[in-house]
Amino acid sequence: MTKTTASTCCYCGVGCGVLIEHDNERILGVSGDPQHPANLGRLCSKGSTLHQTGDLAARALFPELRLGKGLARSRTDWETAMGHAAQVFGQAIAEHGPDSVAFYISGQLLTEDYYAFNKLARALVGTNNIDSNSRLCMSSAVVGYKRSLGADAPPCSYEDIETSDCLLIAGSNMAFAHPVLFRRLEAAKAANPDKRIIVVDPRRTDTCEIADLHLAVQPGTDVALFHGILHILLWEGWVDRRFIDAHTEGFDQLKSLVRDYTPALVSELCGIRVQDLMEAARMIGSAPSFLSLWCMGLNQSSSGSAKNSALINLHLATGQIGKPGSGPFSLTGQPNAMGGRETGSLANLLPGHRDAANAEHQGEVAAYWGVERMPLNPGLSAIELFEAVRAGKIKALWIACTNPAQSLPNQALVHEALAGCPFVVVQEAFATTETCAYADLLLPAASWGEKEGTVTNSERRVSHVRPAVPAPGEARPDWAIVCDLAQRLEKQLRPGQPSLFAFANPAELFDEYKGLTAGRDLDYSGLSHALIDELGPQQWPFPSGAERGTERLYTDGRFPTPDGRARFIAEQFQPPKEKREARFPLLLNTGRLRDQWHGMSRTGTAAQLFGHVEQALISLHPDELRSRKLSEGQLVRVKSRRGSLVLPVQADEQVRPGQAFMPMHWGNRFLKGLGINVLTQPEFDPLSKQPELKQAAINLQPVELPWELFILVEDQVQQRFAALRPLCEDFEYASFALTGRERSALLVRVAHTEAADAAWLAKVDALLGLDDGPVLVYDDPRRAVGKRVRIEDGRITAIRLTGETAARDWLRNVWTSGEADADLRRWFLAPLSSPPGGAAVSSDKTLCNCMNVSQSQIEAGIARGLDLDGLKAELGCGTQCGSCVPEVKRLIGRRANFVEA
Ligand SMILES: Nc1nc2c(c(=O)[nH]1)N[C@H]1C(S)=C(S)[C@@H](COP(=O)(O)OP(=O)(O)OC[C@H]3O[C@@H](n4cnc5c(=O)[nH]c(N)nc54)[C@H](O)[C@@H]3O)O[C@H]1N2
Ligand SMILES: Nc1nc2c(c(=O)[nH]1)N[C@H]1C(S)=C(S)[C@@H](COP(=O)(O)OP(=O)(O)OC[C@H]3O[C@@H](n4cnc5c(=O)[nH]c(N)nc54)[C@H](O)[C@@H]3O)O[C@H]1N2
Ligand code: SF4
Ligand SMILES: [Mo]
Repeated sequence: MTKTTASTCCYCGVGCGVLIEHDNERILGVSGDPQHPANLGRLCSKGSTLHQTGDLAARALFPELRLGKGLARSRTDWETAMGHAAQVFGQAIAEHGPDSVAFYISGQLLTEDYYAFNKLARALVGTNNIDSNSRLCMSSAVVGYKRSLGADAPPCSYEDIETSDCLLIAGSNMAFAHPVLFRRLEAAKAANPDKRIIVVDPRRTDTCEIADLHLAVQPGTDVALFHGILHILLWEGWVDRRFIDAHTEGFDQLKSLVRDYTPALVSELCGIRVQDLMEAARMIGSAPSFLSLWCMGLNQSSSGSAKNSALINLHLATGQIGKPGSGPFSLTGQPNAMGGRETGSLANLLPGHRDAANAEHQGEVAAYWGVERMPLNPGLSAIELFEAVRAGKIKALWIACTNPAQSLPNQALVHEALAGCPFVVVQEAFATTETCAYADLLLPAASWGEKEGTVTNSERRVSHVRPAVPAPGEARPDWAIVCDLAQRLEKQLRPGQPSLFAFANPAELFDEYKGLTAGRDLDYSGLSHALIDELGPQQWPFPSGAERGTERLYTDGRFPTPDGRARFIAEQFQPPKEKREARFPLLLNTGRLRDQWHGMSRTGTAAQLFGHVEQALISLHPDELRSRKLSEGQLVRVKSRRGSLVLPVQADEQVRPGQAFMPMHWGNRFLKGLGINVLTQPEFDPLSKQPELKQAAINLQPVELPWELFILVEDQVQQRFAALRPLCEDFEYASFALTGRERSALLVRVAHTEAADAAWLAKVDALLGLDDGPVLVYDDPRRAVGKRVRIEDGRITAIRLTGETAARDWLRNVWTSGEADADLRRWFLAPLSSPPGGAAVSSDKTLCNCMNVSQSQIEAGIARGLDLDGLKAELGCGTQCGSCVPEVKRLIGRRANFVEA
């Protein structure tokens, strides 16, 4: 019997409702929930493949404990695991004080998990050392909202995206990162072509496909751009004096500041044409309603707070806030980044949008919890925390639902810190992450589809996340793990007193927590799990007694500041910390791909999600490749001041000369090295402490690695990956991926200065089943060419090429086709590895995941003259989730330009 459970997607901050199809044991399928107001039934390529992720072989299933550094972890039971954790934490607190321990948590936890962690750290342990990965994500937006508007509250609704006359999308690639919202925007633009859309991004992303104007600003120059726009708005009289006078403070100071940001200067600083700048200002100044959407291109910056406030200035100056289709609308990254902010899960915050350093707020929270006081020492923010860990100041570190050994900048330091920390606990759903390698205690966590609680999406909408199936193995929900630890620590820290953590379920946590929102800007004391079930997901504020949520904030022009007025913030433009210079002539930008999620712990288990982009590449403008005499696919060593990485280059016209782009997803697992963040810098914004992950100065050099290895193997891919990965540690380049649809396989590519020795190859062959049975073997030791192929029932099941690997893509096609034919046998006997006919077959990219349509099929269709509708009708691409539509449009546009020229 299949059943359906309504829940939410566990990926991005759009917060789509999903219907989970299951049989009480396993999740069988997902579809979009037509009742959920965020997505009205739509899902993107990630949401719609959720049921394919989470291979049990990759999951953490049992607690594992390491009894001493250098020893292997071994399985233990929960009682021993938690007893040990409480003992070590208790001892550290007793010997070195509460600030010798720290908690590093995540925007992917549920509100109830967050609340439990926060109460544990502040009320029981007595430390503010609790920070989350939101420090890398939303903390600049938090500062921007708080200081400009008085509270950390995005004032808009998704409907505003549909109704707005003019949208400014700045530093957001929503076509990839918030796809369902982008679908809503595409539909609205199609219905109203007069809707104006400006995209501000150094790269020409797929989001630009919908733009009337793309401002390819120089990296990090957004503050200059926003001041420059305001300069023109003032000059043209396109500001709302009445609104400014009635509802704001500080305009005169800003006015005198932006006087210097003349079109000529701004055009030079930002690297854009004066006429484009004027056009942007005209679109904004003349629009009946004006909405801005932004994300990491603004937040992840050493002037992230300034960028946020400079953008909000534009809304205040034009009075474009608090009315339909208007307002500054920060897109939140993680599914519950908002919940983290609400529950105060950054070192400097307290629950209910309170501040850790505010004595009144401290008193309120302490009184609510019935404890004497809140901790007084400032807590460590993420970057500072890992520096403190490295310096030996943190004796016990608890990490939950985040993978700092992949996602923090300056990975060399992070790995050193984790290796040296006396006690590291990792509470994780997947045992495969880079951080798990450092866990002295690994605690298996329940994950999507298995746990209950609430999340708040970008539009302040609180949804009930419901479990469909039991967690695998002995995994437990996060809130329960935290309360277990807390109850054990209470015996040491508050002996004899009633427990602060006697929660039987997430609903009880929610009910206690919501009291801390009462009377605050986000007041949702009127909500409960049961009420959300009855009314559907609701937008806060939802005070006690309310009948429905709040669509839009500040409709009366009153702001949550002491005098009710919003604040203009006047700050000068500051360039990014690292500049291009002779030694490091390129500026590296990093960000998201369409089908991968962060460190790939979940998406990396679904072969289909590698179809769009299979391996880590560094993208440069074709002119940069030409001037460096590099060819597409060539291996290069990329270096920054902090570290280096070897990977292939690719030509990409979306990237401007002088810049480079790398996806953020590859850490140490799918690519040898410490991952992309070995290159990025820890410099941060002085107010938000958010690091500048979008700009690092780098150089690159080709590397000569003549010996190559290629492996494709089906079956037990997780187990084989786990066994092969450490064997590849000593090569200069090694990359791993999954491939396939009905059948999936592990792909391995290696390159090195010299050949691997025979003993190593024998080990690998044994692992791949290439040492015995129906295996074709060709070895030419003199020329170091080796080929082994396992053929079962007429199908290839494993391949290993050594020496050179020119036939690899051809062989993959043979594998995909499922038939090992005569060509294969002929190729096998030839002394070279080149494919039959000698022509290099290139691998194709799957643009449309839902309908399995490749880029070459689409290009062929375009060459035959098909437009988007024609392609949809003939090939089916873009007819399901729609995530590939922007890219298909770009290919059509490229063809059009080509024909014109
Ligand atoms: N597919 C997918 N979707 C995701 C995620 C994922 O991992 N995968 N993660 C989620 C999370 S946590 C987040 S935070 C969001 C992030 O969502 P986005 O912020 O939209 O994604 P990014 O690709 O990190 O960065 C956005 C853009 O900022 C641009 N940029 C770089 N520097 C600058 C600059 O100086 N100025 C401007 N204006 N732009 C700049 C980059 O070129 C990039 O196109 O995505 C969420 N959604
Ligand atoms: N260079 C560069 N670096 C970046 C960024 C960038 O743009 N460029 N973006 C930054 C941003 S915006 C973000 S948000 C971070 C994200 O960085 P991370 O937080 O490290 O990203 P994830 O890989 O999503 O880590 C979440 C972990 O939680 C685990 N997990 C999943 N569900 C559960 C659960 O229910 N319970 C528990 N306990 N664990 C679970 C997952 O397996 C995963 O390992 O990366 C940051 N790093
Ligand atoms: S847009 Fe995609 S990733 Fe984001 S919540 Fe919706 S389905 Fe999930
Ligand atoms: Mo994020």
